[in-house]
Amino acid sequence: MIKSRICQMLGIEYPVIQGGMAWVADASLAAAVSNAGGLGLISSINAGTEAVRAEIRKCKELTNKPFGVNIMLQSPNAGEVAQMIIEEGVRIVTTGAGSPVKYMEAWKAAGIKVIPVVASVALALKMQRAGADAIVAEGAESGGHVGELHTLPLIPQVVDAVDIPVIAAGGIADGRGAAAAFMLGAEGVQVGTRFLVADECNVHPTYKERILKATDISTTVTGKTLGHPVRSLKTPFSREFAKMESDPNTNPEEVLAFGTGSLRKAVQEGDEYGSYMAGECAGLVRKAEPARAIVEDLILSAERVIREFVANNIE
Ligand code: TUI
Repeated sequence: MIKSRICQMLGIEYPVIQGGMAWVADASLAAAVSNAGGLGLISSINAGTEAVRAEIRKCKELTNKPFGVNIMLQSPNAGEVAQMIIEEGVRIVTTGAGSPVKYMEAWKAAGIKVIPVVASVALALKMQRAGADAIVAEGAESGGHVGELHTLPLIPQVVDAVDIPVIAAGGIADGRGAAAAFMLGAEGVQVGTRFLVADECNVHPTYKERILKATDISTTVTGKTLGHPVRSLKTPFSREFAKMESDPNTNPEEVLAFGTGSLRKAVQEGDEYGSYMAGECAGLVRKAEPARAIVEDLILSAERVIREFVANNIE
């Protein structure tokens, strides 16, 4: 069985962490992943701080296993959620799209394990100095807000730079990707896109269908001109967004306004003018199944491909 420092640190059976997907990662998905032996996460991006609190309370009813909360640091209520998770006794937090340094002291004092998501060596080092317990290094293959570096070169460079455990993210959807991440020195994998089609994932059926139909070339990155690059499925929305942002006659505020609310529209309404955030690995996601089957497949298949490689290819 593949084990690492991450399992011991977080009290989980398998080093599989569910992505903190905005509007998607609710109590239902988080509890299912945690009950399967991975680490489920609840997103801070929901209908406000009290809605996130309600999801945390629901998750405690659905599982007695460890779970965490992901805080999107660019959201206006990030500070509120940062305080609320202390009140609710949350034990693990991951953060995205910024630096969580200003919350670190309060979280550490509350005994919370802090796992920032980073997209560069510099930020990984800064997070280690600030007291992070582990980090997620996320390559630009991932869905949603992306950095510039890709998983294959990013992970080993971060692993070499820090002493704390590194969890790999970006492009991992099956046991082969997980095995590769472990070979790069990661001690865990964070997976988002494949969990979008989990039975316990409450996204609109259209979202699931689009993921299941995706191919290798189905995603694109928009928002670079706004300083907020986002990877999502190619749709009428993404094409129009790309056209608007490349048009010198459209001002950035208009482009921004066009994108506002688009993720929620995709997740809850299956609207074609929604933003279907997904990673490049969407083309690898072929069937809907329980979260437990996904967690177990990721680890058991990783183990199998490593064993088979050693048995068949090393003399
Ligand atoms: O956070 C993510 N991915 C996300 S957040 C999100 S929410 C959203 N986005 C757009 C529209 C509506 C909702 C969707 N996807 N991933 C973690 C991540 N963080 N990847 C890269 C980073 C990152 C980038 C820059 C972290 C820190 C950073 O700079 C830190 C600094 O120095 O301020």
